[in-house]
Amino acid sequence: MKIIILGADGYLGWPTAMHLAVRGHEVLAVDNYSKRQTALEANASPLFHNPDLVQRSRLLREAHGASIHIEIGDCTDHAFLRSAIADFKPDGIVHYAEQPSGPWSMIGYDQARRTLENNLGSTLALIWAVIHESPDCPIVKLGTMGEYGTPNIDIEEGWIEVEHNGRQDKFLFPRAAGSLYHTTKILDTDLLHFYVRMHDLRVTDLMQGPVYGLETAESGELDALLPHFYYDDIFGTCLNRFLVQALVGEPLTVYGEGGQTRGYLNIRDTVRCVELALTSPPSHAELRVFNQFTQQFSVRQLADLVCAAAPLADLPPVSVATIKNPRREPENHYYNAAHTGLLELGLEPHLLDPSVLAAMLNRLSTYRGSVDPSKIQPRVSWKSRG
Ligand code: USQ
Repeated sequence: MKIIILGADGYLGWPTAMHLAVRGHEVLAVDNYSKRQTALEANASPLFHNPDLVQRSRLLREAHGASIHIEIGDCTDHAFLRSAIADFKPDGIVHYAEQPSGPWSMIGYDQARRTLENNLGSTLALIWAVIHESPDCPIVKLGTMGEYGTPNIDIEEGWIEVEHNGRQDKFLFPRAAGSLYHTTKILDTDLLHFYVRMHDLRVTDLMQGPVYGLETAESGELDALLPHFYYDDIFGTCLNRFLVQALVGEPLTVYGEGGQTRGYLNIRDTVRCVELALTSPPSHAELRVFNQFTQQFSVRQLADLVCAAAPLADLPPVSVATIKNPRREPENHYYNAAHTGLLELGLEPHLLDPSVLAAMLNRLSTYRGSVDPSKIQPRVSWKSRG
């Protein structure tokens, strides 16, 4: 297949580009490096340096003989996307080109505006570029499990049948996000649903949980092919942060009571899920939703797993610090989300246990000296009035 990846420099975009290219797909990677810029502004830096897309694609070619086409450009620019699609003629487009941090979106007005403009702007620009240039081309959109929030009922896979006053209908599952970033993902879903109904588009919305890990089959031993790995409070996700904290002997930062439960998945499963969504596309006028995670854990359970992994990686015992939760979120709640769609398409999950985490700790240990402890404690409060 010919596949365009929007946001290809990101934590998930680059591993996805490699995975698809090495499996024989022709890949066009698109990015404008805005995440790197935003992270610099927020005084966040990845644990190790990541070469740019041109350098990394050269390294990939040397390692695997697979090529990736690169276009540097802004995915909120409709004309740019339109000409990229007209020239490349894709069979599928993956949309990762969004500001991905809940904490960053909650710093203040400027960050809220930029999150909203970038995330909705890129989705709208893409929708219209597809309508104009390639209306049959399936779109795979990265959504988030965070769209659903933590309802006191089972979470269905995107859609729910409702019976009301003796009549029945099917609706998008109710959503109530916990940050402005997660809310932009809800708005994205609604935008896509609208244009699916109006223009018969073919869309897969992947409601993905927090991802952990850094290595995929394609990166192998080459650290220059690894994705960005952030461990700060703004761009680092919970489990990746806990690993770095364990590495430098900092107590694990469990926010509040630690009962916050989410659906997690290994980065190796992310790239496979996206491939499955591309190779089994939905019909015309279909918004297909998959819940993209493999296992549910509470924050406290993640901390326990990291504590168990530390001795396997020859690290001293790890302690856990319960700190005041900077976010507004339920800390003990019901959580049970369906996630059968991707398994039915053929996903074989990489499950989490202490030995998986110990392998990650070993790989990260080269960079122990680069960890800046001042980036670990939370700086952004949901109640700030910036
Ligand atoms: N948490 C801690 N300690 C920490 C960091 C986080 O207890 O040091 C807690 C948070 O309060 C939250 C949970 O861990 O309850 C998950 O937080 P996270 O930062 O790992 O994930 P989140 O903010 O939800 O966002 C991440 C990605 C985002 C993606 C989302 C999937 O940054 O791009 O959409 O995971 S989901 O959570 O399913 O919405």
